[in-house]
Amino acid sequence: MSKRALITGITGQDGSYLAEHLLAQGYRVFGLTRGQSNPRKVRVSRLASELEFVDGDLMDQGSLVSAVDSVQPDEVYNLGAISFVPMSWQQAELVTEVNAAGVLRMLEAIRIVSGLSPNRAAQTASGQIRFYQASSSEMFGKAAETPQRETTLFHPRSPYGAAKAYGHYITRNYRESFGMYAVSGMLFNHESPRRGSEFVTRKITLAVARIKLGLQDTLALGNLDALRDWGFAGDYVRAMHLMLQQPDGDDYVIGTGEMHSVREAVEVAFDHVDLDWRDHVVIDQDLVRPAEVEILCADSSKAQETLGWKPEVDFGGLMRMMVDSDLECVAREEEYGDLMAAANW
Ligand code: NDP
Ligand code: GDR
Repeated sequence: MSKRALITGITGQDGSYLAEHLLAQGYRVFGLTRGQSNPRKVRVSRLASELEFVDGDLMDQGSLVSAVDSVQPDEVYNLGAISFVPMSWQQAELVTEVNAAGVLRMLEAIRIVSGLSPNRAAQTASGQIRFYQASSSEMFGKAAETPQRETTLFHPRSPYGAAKAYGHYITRNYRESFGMYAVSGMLFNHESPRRGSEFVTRKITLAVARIKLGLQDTLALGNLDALRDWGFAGDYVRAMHLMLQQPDGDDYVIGTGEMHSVREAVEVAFDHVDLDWRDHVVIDQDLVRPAEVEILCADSSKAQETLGWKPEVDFGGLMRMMVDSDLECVAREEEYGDLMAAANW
């Protein structure tokens, strides 16, 4: 019989790649969607005939209990979150509700449906609902060591990072308190042609495409010196799945082990279409963050050894893939009059 997976955040970048990956593995895939008419469902419209949707919201405990009870999943992937870091300074409480308390609510839903309690903890992994939490390298923040690994101390620099740290700890706590099969995937930045246009890589590749096609002239950015470990989302969802196929739940860092600056991302993208970035990029101080994460680089040797996982797309290949996709997407945007409809989903 097919395994059943419930994915929160199905309308996001990772949700769409993970759904494709699990469907290809023969899973029945259920996506949690919120709102009475979610416009972002278009992002998984290509999979609509294979996906099944359930209503629910990470802000609403009862809806999560109902979703888990009705789907009876073997695996739950909690990808739902407000994922844009700057928003967490503007709406800190909301971000904490979704990204921190939302994790607790989903763990509680699984605990309740599974009948676990302090006196009735699970003794073995078999037959349990397996839980994946989308943790983030933002938890490391101003880290005391580089590269960062599972044991590196957290020093979050934003309400987003602090909320993700709570999600990480509560996931571990439910593993230890109730014997739950609960995994925290500590993922570093990962991008793709499906990345939201507010994130820096996609902001750059969309602008490069528009500038190349004569539709825009300048690109305003904040801190060009920030260093990130950027990988490809398609590679990272494979790691999520592998983490839930191990004998026990654990924590894993996922990244490429290479870091590049925002400036390098700009250079690679503009070079790809034979443009000089210095002619187009301007610095806008309003885009500089109140507390920046200057440097992130993953040591994912545990995942490589335990899961046998390694990334296949490198930084240059990723940026060029996104520029090529956006050249097509922007051309279509002119035709459709709407970026969402024109995107390569
Ligand atoms: P996206 O921003 O693309 O997607 C976020 C998803 O969360 C959307 O489907 C959104 O649905 C959903 N969501 C937002 N609020 C709620 C809510 N109240 N209840 C249920 N769902 C909600 O993020 P990514 O796909 O890039 O990231 C997936 C996860 O991984 C996130 O948790 C993110 O924080 C984390 N992460 C991402 C990294 C990255 O580099 N991409 C790195 C490390 C961690 P809707 O359409 O309803 O708004
Ligand atoms: P990040 O991604 O905050 O690392 O979080 P983002 O792409 O937003 O920023 C990366 C770096 O680029 C610098 N930067 C800019 N960023 C944006 N968005 N826009 C700009 O104009 C700009 N100019 C410079 C930023 O200051 C930062 O240093 C992502 C999200 O996916 C999180 O959900 C996830 O948890 C982490 O990655 C790991």
